[in-house]
Amino acid sequence: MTKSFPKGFLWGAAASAPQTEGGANLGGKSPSTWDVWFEKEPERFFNQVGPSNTSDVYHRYAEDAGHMKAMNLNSYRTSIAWTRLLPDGKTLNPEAVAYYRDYFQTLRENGVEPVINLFHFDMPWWMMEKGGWENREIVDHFAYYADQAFQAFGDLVKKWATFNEPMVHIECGYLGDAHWPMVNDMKRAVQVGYHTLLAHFAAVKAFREGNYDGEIGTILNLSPVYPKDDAPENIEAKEIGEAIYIKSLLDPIVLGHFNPRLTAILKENDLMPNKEAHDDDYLNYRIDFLGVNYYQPVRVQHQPEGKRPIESRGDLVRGYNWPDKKMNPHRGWEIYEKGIYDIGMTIKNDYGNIPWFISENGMGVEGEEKFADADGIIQDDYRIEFIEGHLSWLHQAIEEGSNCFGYHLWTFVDCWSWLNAYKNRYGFYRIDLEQDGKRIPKQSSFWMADVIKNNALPK
Ligand code: BGP
Repeated sequence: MTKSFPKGFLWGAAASAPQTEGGANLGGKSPSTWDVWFEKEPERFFNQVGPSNTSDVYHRYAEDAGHMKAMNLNSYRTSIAWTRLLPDGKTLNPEAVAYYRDYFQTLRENGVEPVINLFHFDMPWWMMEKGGWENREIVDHFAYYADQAFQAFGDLVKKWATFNEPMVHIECGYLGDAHWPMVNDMKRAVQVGYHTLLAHFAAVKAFREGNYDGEIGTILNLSPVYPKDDAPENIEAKEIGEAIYIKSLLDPIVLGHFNPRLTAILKENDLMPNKEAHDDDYLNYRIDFLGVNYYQPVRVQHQPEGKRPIESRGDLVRGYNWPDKKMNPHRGWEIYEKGIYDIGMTIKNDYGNIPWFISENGMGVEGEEKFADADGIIQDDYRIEFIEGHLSWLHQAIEEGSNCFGYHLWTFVDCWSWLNAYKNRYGFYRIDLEQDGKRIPKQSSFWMADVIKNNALPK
């Protein structure tokens, strides 16, 4: 049976402004936290490559849009840099407006619909100096930024996202040290998560009140949680894991209420965030669609030794290393294709079957250059197999009624990735940093161009 996808399926790829754009000091942009952190501690970044130039999309977007057209992509997600659009948080930067307008227009002229996200981990430094996500003022600042973006680009952008993977700036910045400000404190992390949620709602509210044309959603990393086995204590660990990793953000955003189990855990451990009167009114502002980033599942088991009150998530659940797991040996992540089906069915059954799409899925490969053939084409059969396996399960979820409208690979052209810089390559196109950032198609780009043309997997 041919595995065909619904008519009008969104085929594309995803990236973000800070990971592709470069031009960190050009066009009136102010520094982001990443720009400043790199200046302070370049040794923390792989090969000491920082965010200042990344893939130079600031100058090369037209070239990239042409490659997208050649690959038949009909959509592409990237983000706006807050620091470029409003360098001081208040003043609209005309150079930024001109740049993004031409970028989005060029995508459209190449048959590529821009899906535009507002925040992809790139906190402005001026805001970080005032406490970043810990300072409630960010909610109004973010809503103002969102509204300025809707006004400036609303005629060109019909699909907006408020955030990419908000869980990541919470956990990497406030429960670990992979993002600035490298704080490890549950209470502060919860407050940061709460302000992030309010900022999301405030942006959706601005979108609704401005009566802008189009749709607004958000992008979450939703890894399905699997228990070690059916023992009751491990099933309970799975439920706690889901409350933390999935329902914490998904319940308020899609269902309009906080997850009761998570609230109980926060209360028991004196971790409730500071709220203001009428905050709950925000919960009335719902999204039109959901973006789901899926790379690998979370596997858990009961934690017999957790401290009370808890000091970290590890006091609640313990990770489980499934001995039979299939690995991506080039990145060290598990590959579990069926996870994408399980997410699809969870959205169908527990989240009102809201329209959703895979906003990121992909396979990172360290040292990928070694797979280049004599013509410099990376023979990435492993990536083709990865995409085909995931699309097959996604197709199954759609057959069973899950309301999925698209699939975006991370990423289009290999891009810079935070502390990992250019270590793990994910693109349909290779970037050759030795040859001035030259873009070279990989084998997977030819395979995918056919899938898109046929709107179906090969038989
Ligand atoms: C996702 C992020 C992306 C990107 C990707 C790859 O979670 O949304 O920004 O960085 O992960 O990550 P890495 O380069 O660490 O393998």
